[in-house]
Amino acid sequence: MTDFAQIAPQLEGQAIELPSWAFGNSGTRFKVFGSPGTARTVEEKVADAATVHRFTGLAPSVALHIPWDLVDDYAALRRYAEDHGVRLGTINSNTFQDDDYKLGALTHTDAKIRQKAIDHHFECIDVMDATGSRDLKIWLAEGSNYPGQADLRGRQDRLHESLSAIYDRLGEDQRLVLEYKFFEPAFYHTDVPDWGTSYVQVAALGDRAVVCLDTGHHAPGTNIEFIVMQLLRLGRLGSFDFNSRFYADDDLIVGSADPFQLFRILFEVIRGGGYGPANPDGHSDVAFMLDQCHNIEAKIPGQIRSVLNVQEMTARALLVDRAALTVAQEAGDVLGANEIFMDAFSTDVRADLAAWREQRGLPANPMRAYAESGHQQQIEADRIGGTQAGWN
Ligand code: RM4
Ligand code: MN
Repeated sequence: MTDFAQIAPQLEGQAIELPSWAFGNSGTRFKVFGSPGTARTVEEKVADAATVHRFTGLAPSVALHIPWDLVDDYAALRRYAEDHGVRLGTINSNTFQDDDYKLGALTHTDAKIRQKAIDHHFECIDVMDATGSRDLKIWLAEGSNYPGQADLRGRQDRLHESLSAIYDRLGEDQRLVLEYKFFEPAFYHTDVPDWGTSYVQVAALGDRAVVCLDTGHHAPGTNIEFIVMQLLRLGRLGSFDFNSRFYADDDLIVGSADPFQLFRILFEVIRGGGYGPANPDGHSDVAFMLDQCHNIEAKIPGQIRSVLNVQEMTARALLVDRAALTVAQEAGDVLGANEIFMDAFSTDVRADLAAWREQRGLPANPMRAYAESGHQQQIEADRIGGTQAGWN
């Protein structure tokens, strides 16, 4: 059995990007609950992300969503983030809240609407140039509701053309990351429903186009770790949007619904060479990100809990004795191999991680440290007035 001291160095430099939208108010189609202290501006969202990083050492960057996080001066926002100890990360485009896109954006039959959607991505690339971001993440709400409504094949072809125009605009160090989701808001067909379609589309673009795997975007029962393995094998796993779910795209705290699934996913990331400390420029090849909403729980502690869950399951996945596992697998020792795997999953690493944090000047228990810090009371007192940020 591998022990914690052996794997501890591999925890160094782990980075999990936070979504700016996790710090705004969110909700369901039924109600968005406001909560005191919620960020009112992009700057306050960035400051909240920096707070999560200060308490955990795990979240050095924050992803932006355009136009939710529109500001006049992205270079200034970049400096603001750096002054707070974090970086601006992935830029997420948004083609799902404009009336023109009711029947599609990058796939629309009307060339003017397609061009408008492409231009939006060009603007996102301008933002990336100013923020120093590497990744342009595209999730498309496109599809149809009724059989016969749309020409499925024509839409795939138009999607390819639109994505090519966007890809060609990227700088040499930038990547296009295409996210898939099997349904919602379209209920009959979705244009990028699965990893295979995303893979086919990005493979047709070039090496700097990769797939984003959002853990909430599959049918129940899907073996997600198999997809992780395959995308890594193909060299096209670009990033994760981590969250967890009981039913559909629930966007709950990662690792809360099914910690064992998170463990299995992280094991395949490690096995496939997708886990590693950040490169000198602060980026990992497979970017770990959260894509979550905190509808009823407090947002900063919700994000602290999330990054800790990812770290804890990473540590347990690193504990798998892979040499012994290979021996058992090759010997056909079904139960022996399974036991090696389960031994790692069943190992409680919380005390070791607490000590590991203390050695690095971080609080042993970041959740408790945040609760006792008075920070929450402070932001609740300070952030009075204005409109709380949220989905808009
Ligand atoms: C989508 C998708 C995207 C996220 C938006 C807010 O379902 O997961 O990644 O940016 O929601
Ligand atoms: Mn997502």
